[in-house]
Amino acid sequence: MKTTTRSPRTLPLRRSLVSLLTAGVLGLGSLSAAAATEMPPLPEVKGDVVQGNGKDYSLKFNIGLTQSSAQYRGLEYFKKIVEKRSDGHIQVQMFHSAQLGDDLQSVSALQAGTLEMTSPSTSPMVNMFPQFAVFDLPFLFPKPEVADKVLDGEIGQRMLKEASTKGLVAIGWSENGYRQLTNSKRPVSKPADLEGLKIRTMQNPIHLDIWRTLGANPTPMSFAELFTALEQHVVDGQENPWITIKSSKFNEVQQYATETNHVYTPFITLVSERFWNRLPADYQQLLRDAAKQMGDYERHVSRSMNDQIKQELADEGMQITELTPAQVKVFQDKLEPVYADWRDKIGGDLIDSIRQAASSAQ
Ligand code: KDG
Repeated sequence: MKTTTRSPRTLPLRRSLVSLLTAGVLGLGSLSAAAATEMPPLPEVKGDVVQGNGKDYSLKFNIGLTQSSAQYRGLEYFKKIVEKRSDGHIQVQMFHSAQLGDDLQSVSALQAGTLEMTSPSTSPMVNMFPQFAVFDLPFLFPKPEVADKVLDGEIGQRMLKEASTKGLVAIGWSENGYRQLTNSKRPVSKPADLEGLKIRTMQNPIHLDIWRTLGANPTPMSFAELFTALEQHVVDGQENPWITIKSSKFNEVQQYATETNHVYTPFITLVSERFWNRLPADYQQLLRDAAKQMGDYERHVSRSMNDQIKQELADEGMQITELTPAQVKVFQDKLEPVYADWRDKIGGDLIDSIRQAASSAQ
């Protein structure tokens, strides 16, 4: 086990002195630039202008993560593609930080036709689409390439078709990412360290099973309520990808983190069927193309920044525990019962086909 940290008292002071000096030269604006990790530049828009039917459309796209998330960066690219290739006939309004509701509220708004698009995590939607629960099984995706192979392959495309119902049209995948545990109480390097820790999970039965099986005391909660619950010690900990821990400032209320990579969570890109049916076919295809390009770019942003963000969190005083393969195995073995509990409900064939994809990608 390796612990990465710097004594919180010294580093920020020294760093701000350096930044102040350079800012003195470069002006205040660069202060935050010096501190924050740069997002990869938005790619050029590929593809010709689409004819459409000459009518104008306004599209509200709401997400749950903040403006400094990889998800929002992906959405900026989506807006650039759609507005350029529709020659401005489709205008995209972007909303972040659950401004128009959290994941489940956004999905309901799509079904009601009061919102046009959103990209929730699959985890809160397993009651609506039980097949999504496969993504919540621990340690199923050993590396991101396996997730890409599954999501961009037959399984992922079939799931998009299956999720195009109940007033929704599912048109693409993007990446929430590999989840890491954080808490405000103590370093965690083995399941026993979780004893009595109140851990917030997504509203998802497998995640509750995971943390209960590991010995913690899990409680489901909407992402929109999480920061306040951590700040007020309603819960002791939570788990999310490094980029979400940073972009949602969880490190300001969480001292300890453990690099568990215990679950890979995808985002699914959804359109309101009512809005979809008003679009001409070539604009529908434009949204599909843009969702694919948004997903690929967002994955690139999420992965290219992962290690950098983790180092920044350590630089800013977070005590990060990196587990050895043997320590990860202890968590994996302790979670085997979760597979036994959920295999039949999710479907053994689906799990085995993903495990096959994983082994052939090794
Ligand atoms: O809209 C934001 C949620 O999709 C996302 O962050 C879910 O990872 C998530 C969490 O922890 O709720």
